[in-house]
Amino acid sequence: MSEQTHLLTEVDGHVAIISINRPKVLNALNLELMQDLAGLLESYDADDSIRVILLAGSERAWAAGADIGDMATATRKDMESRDQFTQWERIKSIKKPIVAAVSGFALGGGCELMMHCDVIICSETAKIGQPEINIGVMPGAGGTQRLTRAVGKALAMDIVLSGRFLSAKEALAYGLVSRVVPREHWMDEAKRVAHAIATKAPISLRNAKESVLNSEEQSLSAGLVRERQLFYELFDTEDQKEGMSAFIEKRRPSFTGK
Ligand code: CO8
Repeated sequence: MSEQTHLLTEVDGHVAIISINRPKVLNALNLELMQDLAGLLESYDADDSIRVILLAGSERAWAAGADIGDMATATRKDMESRDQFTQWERIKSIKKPIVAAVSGFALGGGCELMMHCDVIICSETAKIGQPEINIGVMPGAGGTQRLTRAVGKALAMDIVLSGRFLSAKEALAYGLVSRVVPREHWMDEAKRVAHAIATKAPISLRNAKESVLNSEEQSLSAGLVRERQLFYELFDTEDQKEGMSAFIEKRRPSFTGK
C-alpha cells in the first residue's frame, strides 16, 4: 500500500483500491484531495491492467462532506473562482466501474461522491444525508439532482430540507445504495464485489456503465437508441466471441478486454 497523503492506494489484481484518509476530520473532502482523487481515478481509468476501481472511506466515515474549513469565510466570488466542480466533472467521466465501500458518515459532498460511484456497498452503520441546510447552504455537487433521481422528489425534499440522515436500511429500501452488509464485513464484501465485477469483459462493463448512466441524462427513446449502438459494438469484440463460446463449451470465459 502506498500513501499519497490523504489518499491511500493499493492494487490487488485487476482492482485498484483508493481509501480516503483524513481521519481527524472524518474524511472531509478538501480541494486538494478532490484534485488528487480525480487524477488517480483518471490514471486507473487509463491503465489496461485495472478493470474496477474500489473507493473506500474508513469504518467511522466514508466522508462527512466537503471541508467546511475550506468554505467558512469564502465569498460567492471565491467559490466561483475556485472552479472546484471541474474535479467532480472529471470523476463523472470515469468509464470503468467504481465500487464504493461505505461505512459510517456519508454526508453532504460525501453523499454526492457516493452517488458518483456505480455499485454502492454499504455497512449497516452508514448514516447518509445532505445536511448542508444545517450550515446555511445546500447541496452543490449534484445532491439535489442525483438524490432526487434515485429516491424521488418527496423523500429528496425531506432529506435536503430537514437535513436528516438515512440509515443504511432506509437507503437500500429507497434505491440509494446497492447492498447493505453487516458492520464487520463491509470492506471484505466490497472487495469481493469489485473482484467479481473485474472478472467480466472490460468493454462490456464500460458500455453497460455508459448506458445505465445515460438513463439519468436522456429520454427513454434516446437512451434506447444509444443502448442499441453500445450493444452492437460488443459484437466487434473478441470478448463477445469468448464469452459465448465459453457458455456453449460449458467452461469459464477468460476475458482479455479486446
Ligand atoms: N468539514 C470539516 N471538518 C469536519 C467535517 C467537515 N465536513 N465533518 C466533521 N469534521 C471534523 C469536526 O470539526 C471534528 O474536528 P475536531 O475534532 O477538530 O473538533 C472532527 O471532524 C470530528 O467531528 P465531530 O466531533 O463533530 O464528530 P461527531 O461524531 O460528534 O459528529 C458528524 C459527526 C455528525 C458527521 C459532524 O461532524 C457533522 O455534522 N459534520 C458536518 C457534516 C456536514 O455538514 N457536511 C456537509 C458539509 S458542506 C458540503 O458537503 C457541501 C458540498 C458542496 C459541494 C462540494 C464542493 C467541494
